[in-house]
Amino acid sequence: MYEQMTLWDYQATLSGTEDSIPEGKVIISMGGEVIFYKNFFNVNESDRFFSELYADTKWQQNTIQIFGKPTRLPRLTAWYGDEGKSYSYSGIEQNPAPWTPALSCIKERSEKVAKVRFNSVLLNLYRNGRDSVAWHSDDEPELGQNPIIGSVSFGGTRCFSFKHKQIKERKVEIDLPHGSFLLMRGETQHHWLHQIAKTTKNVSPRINLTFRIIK
Ligand SMILES: O=C(O)CCC(=O)C(=O)O
Ligand SMILES: [Mn+2]
Repeated sequence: MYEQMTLWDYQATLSGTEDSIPEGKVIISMGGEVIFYKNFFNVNESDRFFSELYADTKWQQNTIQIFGKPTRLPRLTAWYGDEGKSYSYSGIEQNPAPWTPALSCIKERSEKVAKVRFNSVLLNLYRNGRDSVAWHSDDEPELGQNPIIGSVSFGGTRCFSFKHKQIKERKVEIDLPHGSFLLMRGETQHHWLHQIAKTTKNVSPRINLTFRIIK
């Protein structure tokens, strides 16, 4: 039987590693900044976070209107954050559930590197290779002028693609493995779109958390 950890347990789990911020790799430096941190959480931490988030998150499958037709999103999502920080995307109004110990812990680690305080997180569960997120930018007005997005991945590796909005030849792809962290900031959301494409590869379920600052 899996027992939920308290925040204190998490801090104990993470002690010894939390001061050593890993070296990031710059993936995009023109028209924004994207930095990738491979082993941001070690395998034990990542396994534990994956199991708990998979089991305990209030997952839901939202329906959006595409050309007037109700269409179910090809992934499960959940929204957590500070009280009152509601957020809407694709016509869906999200009211956040309160932070859990696991989410607070992942948030704190992400904040050390991003050097900001996040007040909300959107979780995505990609159940298999048919789940995806279509080309978009995280440019909703409530995220402000140059959003800082901290994106943590647990579970099966999926390919994250960028394409430049004006310069068609400019494309960047990166695999996001278990325990990795991707930081997007500056003008990234103005100039670049991103997606997780569907894949015919046999991939394990993947959980992604995008930490955000709602103004
Ligand atoms: O799953 C991912 O890595 C990206 C998710 C994403 O782009 C989003 O939720 O806005
Ligand atoms: Mn996004």
